[in-house]
Amino acid sequence: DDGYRLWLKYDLIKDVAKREGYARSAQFIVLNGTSPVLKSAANELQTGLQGLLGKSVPIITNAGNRTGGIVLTESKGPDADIQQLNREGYRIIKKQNNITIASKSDAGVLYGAFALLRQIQTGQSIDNLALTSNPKIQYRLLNHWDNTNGTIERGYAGGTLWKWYELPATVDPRYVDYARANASLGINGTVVNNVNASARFLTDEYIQKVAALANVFRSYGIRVYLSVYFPAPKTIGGLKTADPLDPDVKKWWVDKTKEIYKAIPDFGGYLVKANSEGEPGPQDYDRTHADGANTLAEALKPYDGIVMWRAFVYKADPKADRFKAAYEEFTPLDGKFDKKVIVQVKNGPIDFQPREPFSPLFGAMPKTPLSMEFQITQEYTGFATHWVYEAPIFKECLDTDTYAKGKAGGSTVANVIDGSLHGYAMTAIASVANTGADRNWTGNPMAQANWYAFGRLAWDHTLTSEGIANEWVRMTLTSDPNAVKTITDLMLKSRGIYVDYNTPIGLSRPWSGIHFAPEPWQEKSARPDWTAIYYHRADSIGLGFDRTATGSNALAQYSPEVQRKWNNPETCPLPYLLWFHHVPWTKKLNTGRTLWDELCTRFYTGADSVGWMQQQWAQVKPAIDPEIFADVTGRLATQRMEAIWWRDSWVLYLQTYSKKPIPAPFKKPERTLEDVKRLSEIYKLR
Ligand code: BDP
Repeated sequence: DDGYRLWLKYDLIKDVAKREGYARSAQFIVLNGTSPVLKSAANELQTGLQGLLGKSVPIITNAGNRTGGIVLTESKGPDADIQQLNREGYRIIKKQNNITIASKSDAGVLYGAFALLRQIQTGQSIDNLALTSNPKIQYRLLNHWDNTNGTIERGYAGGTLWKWYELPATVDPRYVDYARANASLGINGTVVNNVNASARFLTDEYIQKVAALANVFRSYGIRVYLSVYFPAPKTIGGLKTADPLDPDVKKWWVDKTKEIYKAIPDFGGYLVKANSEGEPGPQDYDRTHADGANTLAEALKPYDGIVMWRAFVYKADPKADRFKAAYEEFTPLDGKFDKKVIVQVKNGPIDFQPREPFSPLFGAMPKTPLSMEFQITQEYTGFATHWVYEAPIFKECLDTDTYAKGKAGGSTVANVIDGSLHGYAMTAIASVANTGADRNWTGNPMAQANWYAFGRLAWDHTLTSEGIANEWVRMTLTSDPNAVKTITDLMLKSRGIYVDYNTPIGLSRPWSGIHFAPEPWQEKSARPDWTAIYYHRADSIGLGFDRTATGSNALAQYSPEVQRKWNNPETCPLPYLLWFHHVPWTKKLNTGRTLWDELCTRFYTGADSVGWMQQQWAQVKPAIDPEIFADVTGRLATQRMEAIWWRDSWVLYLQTYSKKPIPAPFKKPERTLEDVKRLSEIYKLR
């Protein structure tokens, strides 16, 4: 198994009785209607059933008196089943000996078809089906950080999937499989290019290429979006300015947008990174983010398109706390954005760390729809070698209570972004993709689960990390119950293990450059907040970033209830301790250990736990395809080596401040600080 099929395996069900049971309910597929999306639904069912049941199931337009089939129905109909659905929701129900998949939209029927296949693929009964599902969030997108030259920013699974040089004339059949995989999860949009955008994507040449992709994705309910380079009116439009309030600039965007919609009638809209990490933006002209976003929104007015304006901003101010930047820049603009604008916020205030508190913007912008930006690609979680199941990262954020409306429970981050808390008119969730041209799409076969988990949670954030892991394993790897249990358990523990050897107790960003080789000692960079020492603040007294009132006071950006949870170092939960407090090395923590001993314990047990992961994985060998088994075995061996390297780097470096021995039973690293520093330097060589 080369992993290409992802979770859409459709392997023959081995249990004959079970197979025949399913086959009795799936003797034909009734397709009424000509929409390409409905056709995709019927075709997918046919392909899936062929594989699972080993039978070809005909697609017909009228069943007459026959029963025992699957009926696809797109209907606005009066019946109660349909009434309870939102536009993309679906209802699967066994009625009069047929299985009906109904939705108000063709896309909903497609999602229902995938849900039925999932039901069969995971061995569940379809005899008394009565299943209703509505997406909780309207726009569910992947963000691809792909460039015109074929590379992917922070991509670890080969080059881009989009063959720009061949497009639009040659259309790789793989685009269909990409669309199928996304549609199977309910993802309905894709931003095809890097947020550090090239203006070329707005040229006719690239619009035609992107239109060719849109032509494929459309049949799977997926719309394309573009990241835009804010000064494009200057660079490719020949104007003297890109000032968003300049009439010529406004007109340029209007004309450009018109041109795009001519080529892509269902174009989704724009994603913008502006005045962030050197990318130009409206502030270059003394305008605000709202001014910039609203000019684009105006251009989109005649169309069903939106602007996703990113809140990932921070200035190169040596005295500032980067943590506070987005909140400071965006909360004054609450209510000032056009209704077609949604502000896209990263889950945490810094940058996709393995563990981060939620961004204080969530809950703080009641009059501006906020959307979530997660990162699937493992920029900060060990690239494609380290096995980190990310659903717990996503869930932890979604389930956190912002207390935006006071009393406990009702103001979770999920309730902010699904619109229920503030009554947002528009809701969205996005994640930076981990796909690339590697045959198995994600490099590490286990990283497919992260794409899967994001998609499932984008549809329904109430699903659990465990439920999703269990489902993914059964869809993708094996149905052997013991192996399913072992792998699910491994997945659920993988993130905690990674955090322990990488950034325990609230440490963050110990890397420079490519965000891989540990460099907690790194103290020089183009800007202070691109050094490691800026984040951990180790000194002879202790470790951690004081963000209370005695420090940067970033905590004040949260509601009083959240402040109370995190403000006191005695009661602050350990995962967030060093995010908010500078803690003495000798301080006794609630684990009974001092900070120094606790840190060492985490680094050592974290690295040792990768050994445990290797043992667990070895046990499932008989239940796993040999190619995938060998691939993951190899990656785990590398992970083990690197986990020890990361552990050694941290403890040897921090020891120069703590001046304490490595506590028993752990043995001091065999190498010196100079050794690990040299290793990290080698990582920087080209
Ligand atoms: C950082 C990445 C950088 C991205 C940036 C962003 O290192 O490559 O351009 O995020 O999200 O994490 O804009």
